[in-house]
Amino acid sequence: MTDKIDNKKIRDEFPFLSREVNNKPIIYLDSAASSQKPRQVLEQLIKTYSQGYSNIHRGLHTLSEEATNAYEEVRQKIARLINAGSKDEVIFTSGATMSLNLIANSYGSSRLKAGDEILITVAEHHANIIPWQMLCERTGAKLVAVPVDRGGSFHLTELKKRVNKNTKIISVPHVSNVLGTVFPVKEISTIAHENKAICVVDGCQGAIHMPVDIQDINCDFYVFSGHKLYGPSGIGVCWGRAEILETMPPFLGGGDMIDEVEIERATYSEPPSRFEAGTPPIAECIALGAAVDFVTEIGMENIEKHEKSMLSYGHERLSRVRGLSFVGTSPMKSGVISFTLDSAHPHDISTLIDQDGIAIRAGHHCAQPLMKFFNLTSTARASVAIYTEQEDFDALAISLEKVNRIFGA
Ligand code: 7TS
Repeated sequence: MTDKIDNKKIRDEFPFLSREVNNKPIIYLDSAASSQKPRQVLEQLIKTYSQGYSNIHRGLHTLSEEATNAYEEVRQKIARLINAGSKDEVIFTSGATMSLNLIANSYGSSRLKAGDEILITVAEHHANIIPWQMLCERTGAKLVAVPVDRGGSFHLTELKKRVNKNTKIISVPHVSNVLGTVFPVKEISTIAHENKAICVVDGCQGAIHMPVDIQDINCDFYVFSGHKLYGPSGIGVCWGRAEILETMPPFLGGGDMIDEVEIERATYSEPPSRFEAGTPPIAECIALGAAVDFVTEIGMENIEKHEKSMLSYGHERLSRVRGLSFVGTSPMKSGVISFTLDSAHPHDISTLIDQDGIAIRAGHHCAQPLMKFFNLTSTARASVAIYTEQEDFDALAISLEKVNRIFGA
């Protein structure tokens, strides 16, 4: 695979790479939890807060107009990034968690009734489980999970076995944050529609690693968080199909989402503002626009190629570490490498390799049902981003052998 990315040049754009942790140059393999930020995102934050900040959609003065225009421009950038038909289908939320809660509360509560079913998979982040559980408690609907195989691959036959006339929502990850499995979201959307259900895609670990074309996927909702896409925290996206958004009641009430208000009643504005009550994280949203520019300039295809080559190097390098087992070996894999070591608990691994300046995630990764499914309590997880280089995995492998020695393996 040819890597078209000048990794050295890109790494120069990330100020965090100049810092040390425990007197060692930082090796950051925890981007699946949250990515680091390039200079242009940081500069945009400072620029907005120092030169272009005001509340949006309400002032008639220059600063408010400038901030409003900059904010709305990001909606267009997001629409282009995921190939949405219209920018009005892009709702800004605080992140993927809020997006999924919005869908469950607004779409779910207004449509579902006792006896209906919601299909998810065993590989969900809790953000794609709990809002549906809460919806089931409110409505009497039932939550059903589709398994993956022992390698972490997802099979459409397992989904088809569980779809029936009661299925109203199928909500799946684009990419599992633990297994790295890429889910066949296009085929899942087709199955959902053949059964008169909608398809929600949790794109948290998808939109950051590969080009996303929601019209091609043909799902009904696609959600992700800005902070994993090199943008600030506190801002995320809920893309929804226009015909569905138009019929949905608001989830949160307050300023900016209304048409006319009387004491006893109100009428609501059209989407997307119907779903954006209150003052949003304005500067953060505008800086997310800078993050979208950053990934667009590099090209999502090039990011995907680079990360794939890092992932395959990482697998090869780590496979030579004694006692290491991969959790998640699907041939369709992106972003993360989860593993266990025979000699040490993932928490001990993470704490010890931190001494070498290496950051990975260890724990249940907010996916406890998946841990239980694999009979594990936790895994260690290394995840890649645009600034990852082969040397990161060399250092990780050497540090893991050190852990082996400390634990007498
Ligand atoms: N869905 C998936 C697949 C995720 O990986 C995450 C966060 C979320 C939803 C929630 O995103 P949030 O921004 O709203 O919190 N995943 C992780 C992770 O793997 N480690 O830390 C956070």
